[in-house]
Amino acid sequence: MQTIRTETRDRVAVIRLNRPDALNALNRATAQDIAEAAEGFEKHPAIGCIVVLGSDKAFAAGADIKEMHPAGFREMIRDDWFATWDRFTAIRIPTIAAVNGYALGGGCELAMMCDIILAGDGARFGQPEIGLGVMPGMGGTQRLTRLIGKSKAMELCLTGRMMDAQEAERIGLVARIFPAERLEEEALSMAAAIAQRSRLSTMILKESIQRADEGSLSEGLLFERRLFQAMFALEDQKEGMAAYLEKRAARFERD
Ligand code: DAK
Repeated sequence: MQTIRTETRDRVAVIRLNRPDALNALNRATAQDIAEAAEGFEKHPAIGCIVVLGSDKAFAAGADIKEMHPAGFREMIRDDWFATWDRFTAIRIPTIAAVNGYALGGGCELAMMCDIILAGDGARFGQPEIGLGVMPGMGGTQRLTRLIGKSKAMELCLTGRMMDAQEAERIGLVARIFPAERLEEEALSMAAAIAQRSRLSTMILKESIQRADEGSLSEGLLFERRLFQAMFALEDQKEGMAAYLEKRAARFERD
């Protein structure tokens, strides 16, 4: 697995994103690797909690724009792009995202797929997809809205602006903030405390809290993914992503 590094520390498993040259952008291989690793840890009866980590600079700067840019609606719908993430969200043992640096687009969405988000004090969160001529497609419009409410989710997604860790904690996206340099040890220590509990009880408790949160989330997520895939039929997606890759401002059609 080249896109991630994994390790175990006693009863805690760590999945560390490992694409430093791309600020841990989430390509399809990364989704496969994370799903496979998490499923492996879940099967292991000694593992009671999973911590997902990025680097100091970026938890993950989004889905991989270079990989996505040439895709069209045909490939998106045929291969059901990013449906693999459903395997990660189906993991029954608790998961913690420990976010330092950027958690943007798919990176913010990956953090929201975890049960608890912890942040370093310099973390930045956002859903900037609208600037690329698309929209969040890995849960952003659904999970973010449930977590922080409609108006705030609209404001963040429609403007695409980044927010700092303090704002993210205030609005309920982030559970706790730690000094950046202590984030990893604090996350591992919280994970170790959770993993000390009855594994079965934590799995049942997690399922119960998810039930409170997820009424018809699966319908919302499928709807969102189909819309995201459909956006690859638009010229705006090509222009938005090309502009990013060519480091220039996007010129969208005005219709
Ligand atoms: N994808 C690919 N490469 C990326 C990337 C990304 N998301 N983000 C950064 N990189 C690459 C940069 O291109 C650069 O590579 P080189 O040019 O050196 O080859 C390298 O990482 C370092 O980035 P920068 O030079 O830009 O670093 P800076 O510190 O100057 O800026 C930044 C950091 C995070 C502000 C900037 O990199 C940035 O704006 N990145 C893009 C953030 C973004 O727009 N993220 C949203 C991506 S779209 C789907 C559902 C959902 C999605 C996809 C599919 N389906 C249902 C199919 C999700 C979509 C997204 O997440």
